[in-house]
Amino acid sequence: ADMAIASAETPPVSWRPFAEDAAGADALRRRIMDKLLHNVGKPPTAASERDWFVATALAVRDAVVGPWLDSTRRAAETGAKQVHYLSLEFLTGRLLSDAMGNLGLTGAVQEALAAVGVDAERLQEQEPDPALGNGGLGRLAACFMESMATLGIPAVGYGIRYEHGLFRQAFEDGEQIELPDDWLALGNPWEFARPEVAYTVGFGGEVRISEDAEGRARRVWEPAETLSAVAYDMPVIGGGGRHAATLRLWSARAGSPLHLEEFNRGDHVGALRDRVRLEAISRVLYPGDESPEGRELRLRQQFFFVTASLQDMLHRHLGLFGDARTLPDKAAVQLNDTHPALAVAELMRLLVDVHGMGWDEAWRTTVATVSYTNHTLMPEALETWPVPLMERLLPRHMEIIYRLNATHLEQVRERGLGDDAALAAASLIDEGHGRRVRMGHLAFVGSHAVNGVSALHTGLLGKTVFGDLDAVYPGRISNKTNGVTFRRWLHRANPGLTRLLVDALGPHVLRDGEALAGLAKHADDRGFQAAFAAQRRARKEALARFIADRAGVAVDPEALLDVQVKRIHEYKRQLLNILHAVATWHAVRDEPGRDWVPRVKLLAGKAAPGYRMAKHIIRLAHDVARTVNADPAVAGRLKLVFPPNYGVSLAELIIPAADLSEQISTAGMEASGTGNMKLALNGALTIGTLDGANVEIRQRVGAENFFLFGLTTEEVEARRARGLAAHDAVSASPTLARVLEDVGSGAFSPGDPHRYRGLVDALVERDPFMVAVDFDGYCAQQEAVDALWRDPARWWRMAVMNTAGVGWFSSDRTVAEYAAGIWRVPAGGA
Ligand code: B1H
Repeated sequence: ADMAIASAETPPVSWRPFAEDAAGADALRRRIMDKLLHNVGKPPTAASERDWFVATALAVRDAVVGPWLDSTRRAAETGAKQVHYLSLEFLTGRLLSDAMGNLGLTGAVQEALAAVGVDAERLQEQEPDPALGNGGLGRLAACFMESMATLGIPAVGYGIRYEHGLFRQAFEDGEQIELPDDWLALGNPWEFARPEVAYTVGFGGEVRISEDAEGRARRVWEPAETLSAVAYDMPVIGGGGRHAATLRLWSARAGSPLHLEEFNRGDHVGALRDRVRLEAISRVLYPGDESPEGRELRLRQQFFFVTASLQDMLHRHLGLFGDARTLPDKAAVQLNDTHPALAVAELMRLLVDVHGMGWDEAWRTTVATVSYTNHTLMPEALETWPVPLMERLLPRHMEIIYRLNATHLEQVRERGLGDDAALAAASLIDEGHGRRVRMGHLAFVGSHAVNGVSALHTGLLGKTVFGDLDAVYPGRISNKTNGVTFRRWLHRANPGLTRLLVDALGPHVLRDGEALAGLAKHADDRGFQAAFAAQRRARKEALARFIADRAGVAVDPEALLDVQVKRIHEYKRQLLNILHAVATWHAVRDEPGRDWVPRVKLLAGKAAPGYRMAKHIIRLAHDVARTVNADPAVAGRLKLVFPPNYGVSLAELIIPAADLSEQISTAGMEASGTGNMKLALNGALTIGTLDGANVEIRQRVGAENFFLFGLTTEEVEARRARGLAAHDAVSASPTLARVLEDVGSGAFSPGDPHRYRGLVDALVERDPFMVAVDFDGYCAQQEAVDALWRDPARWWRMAVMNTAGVGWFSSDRTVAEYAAGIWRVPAGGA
């Protein structure tokens, strides 16, 4: 009853309320007016820009509802298999332009708003950017939802409706400060509250043994406390507007709103205490990105959204098909990293304890339903939970995990891998660090398919973290190289370039990313190059206006725009980029008369609040920027800018403007990267290492169109084995030695000369990310970049070849691979 499963009497929903013509625009105008009056409750004379935004979003939403209800109904009627994508993060970005674009209504909305004197571009700025994710992992989930909708794959994305998404970043004297994000403060026009769709979530308590009707012993979890997970739905409309998927986000609601007795006694705060504590579960997004914080609230969040999602899935399944045993034929559960790995134990509990299925059959059902994507090999990011915490919060799940582990370890022995070391390595419990549950192992053992997110990453997965499990369960691991939705990251973010591509290749390039390959034949055409360059120039001018406004720095749109945008992390090596800025500064000061290629280095990204080194690197970037940007000897030929609060919306502004894409992580550490794909798609050239998806990007755009440097994964491994001190690399590079001397002695922090002493010492004594070793190779490639910039015909040829080469990195392709190889669902498109 909860899923809008329509009966035969459901009235037909008007599919396309607004045509893509003048009549459509007029109908839209009237609908927007109606929403303004009757939903926002204001006349046009009193309406703010925000009011117009809400009215417009509601009007456009009306056009989403038809395909959405239709998709939902069709899936139920045909009994199609549905994908359940479990993710603690969905970094959707703003949704209005997405909906307009996918429905083909962008022009009609512009026209409708123009008729009432409202500028559609400015209005879109009113939409808060939902920051319900940290970075690439959350954005990938959003791209996948949109691609599943486009391909007509019945899909629900399950997550948490965080009241506060990732913090808003500001800088004070060059230091990051974190401000709360309040994206819901003014309401969310896209969501449909479903207060009637609620499931009970328990914590703590104990496991009792009782008898069922036939006198069999059954284990029953009796939680000490319970709360409800309440659904909020957002439709995700696919490209072409024919299908829509559902994003179902759970919000925590305490059973009783307040203790009335306490309240009446005058203890107004105490009366609310339990409620505040329980409802904290959906209050804030965990801001750690790959940092090791084991917090009880985080575990509560994980179980909260896992149990609600699985209960919801089983409720729908049993309502439609009546038999839990057919679950794997009708439902796929995809775990986005280990954050939802409790699903393995929870699905077992629901099937065995609640639905009375036998243990072995429940296990076959679980494994056949569940699959798992790994996104990182970083040891500190491999999630584990202390056994005592699990026993206290989720006692029944801990029992289930023990029993699964016993069977699992038997299999390990059967495979002849029974020595103590092999058993310890394969166990679901890590006994070495005070007994912890290994969530990656749990997800692996409970899944029929496990995938990495780039070819390199998947290869390493099978050799490192899951080497032992791969031997026990051969064939489970496969690669699914990430992709991005071209509709957001090219068509919407870069409409000028998109028009050019359509002119050159025809409109089918909007539907088929691989058709971009046809651009190769235009790569040497000077006229085409000029048109390509003109689009870049326009985006750079727009970005320059933004930077002047937000960061107070004037940047020249004529200059080479060198971009590194991503979370701040040591392995991503923003430090290498900053040290190159210092080296360039030295070079320019040494020879101010040379015709240096003017370059703007743009860095953007957030550091996890507790990650001290990452914050220190942000501060160094600001200190260097202050010095370099103000140096009259440099005369504007090198600028460093760090606009605050990087997120999806800022990415949409920066990526189309970028000339150079920095993908410079230590080889073996970046699982894939997706910004690398977005930048190359928009024609930026990559300077990068053989890491993550860079490897495949380089293969596809051609090695001659990619600036490669740095140690390989094997070389990193070999060097690590020899020790981490970087004295050799520093003494071999006078350039680096001089850079480190300046940074370490306070040249960029004269008021606090020791500020970066520790950072420099660490880099020389212990350089785990190989910044020093890769420095000279990086600088050499940067010089090659400058040389190429002086030769526009070659530069733009390479830029065009990049756009031409990356059509394969569409999330439509990635999702189709999951559909065929893991979920076994048809992906037609239609
Ligand atoms: C990625 C994370 C991640 N990998 C823990 N792992 C988090 C881990 O809040 N946490 O605890 C949050 C995020 N994120 C990224 O996933 C990889 O680093 C990228 O290389 C990859 O492109 C992306 C999508 O696969």
